[in-house]
Amino acid sequence: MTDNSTRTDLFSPMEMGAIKLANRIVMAPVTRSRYCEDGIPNELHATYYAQRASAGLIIAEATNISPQGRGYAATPGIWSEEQVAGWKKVTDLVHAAGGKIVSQLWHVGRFSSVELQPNGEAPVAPSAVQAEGNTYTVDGFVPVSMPRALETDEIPGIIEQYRIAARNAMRAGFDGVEVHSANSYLLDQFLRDSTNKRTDHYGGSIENRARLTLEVTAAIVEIWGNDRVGIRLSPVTPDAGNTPPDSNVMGLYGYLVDQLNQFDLAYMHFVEGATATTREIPAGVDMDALSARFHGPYIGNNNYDLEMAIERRSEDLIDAVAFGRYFISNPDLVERLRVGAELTIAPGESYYGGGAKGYTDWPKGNY
Ligand code: 8OZ
Repeated sequence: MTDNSTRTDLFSPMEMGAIKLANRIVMAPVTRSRYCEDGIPNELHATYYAQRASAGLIIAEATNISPQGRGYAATPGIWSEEQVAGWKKVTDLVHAAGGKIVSQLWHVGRFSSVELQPNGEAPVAPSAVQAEGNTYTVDGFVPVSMPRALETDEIPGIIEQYRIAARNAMRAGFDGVEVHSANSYLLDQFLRDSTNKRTDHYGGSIENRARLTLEVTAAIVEIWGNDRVGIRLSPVTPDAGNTPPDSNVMGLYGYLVDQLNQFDLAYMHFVEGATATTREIPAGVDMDALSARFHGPYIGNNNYDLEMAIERRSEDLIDAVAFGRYFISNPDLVERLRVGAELTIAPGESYYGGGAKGYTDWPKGNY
């Protein structure tokens, strides 16, 4: 049988800040929308993640930092004691299986419905610009609502939501946290000029639009230390909400990456292209040039296969690779890739919703 570990160091240990990984193959954060009452992860979530513990690092699914930050039913949270206790079961089981797991801290901003918001209020956003598309509630799909623009004096409260969630993630036994500044959710909405029309010091110039992501990162670094904090960015994806990229992707994300270097973070993570669809990049954008500006470990993601990962690793374009969909249906993905075993492709209908079926019932491969 093949031994792909002789061809690449992707199967070898590495350090991302203070987090020691057994290999450079990361499980990307993947929303699965399995039933979790009041956003509390349960035994099913623990089983699912523990089954995937041979990943060098698991980035747990996007996790709501507050009731206001919630944009989809059946997604977990990390603001209540019960949620912290639920996540503790997850992290304990992952650690017992020899894995490492970080929490991805998520505020959806405008991509929500009044039906999901506390007291039926409008979702909050940098500006009152409505997204396209639907989200799901317990009663099915509904269009996302018109958001209201945050007042400048509400921003410290948003940062405080991240702070509380970061502290909770520590109490829940995670190995670190990832700032979700991607996929057109709140922080990305502040970054892009298509969604940020503000005239205060959180809008206008690139420096101003990057301010919230940097302030949130600083607040979280204060709690965790720089070496257990990572960040995910998606400079060009239209998801969620068919959000146009910034008019100056290279300028905006170049500035942001340069500023992030000051923190000496555990890692940075890009969605290279449109999330879960294409690796095509708009004209004038050079994703590899942007990631190369980052001084720490860089995780590549989006539609990789092993050959692409080996090639891009050999060219030193990535330090690690994250797979999302392959981890859904191949709990032992690292071992299968190592020996060149066949990979199972999950049908789209098992991605979201439901229970154990299509979630924890994927067998290990024969090898
Ligand atoms: C798919 C469905 C719902 C949310 C993201 C957290 O794209 C998500 C997400 C993905 O970052």
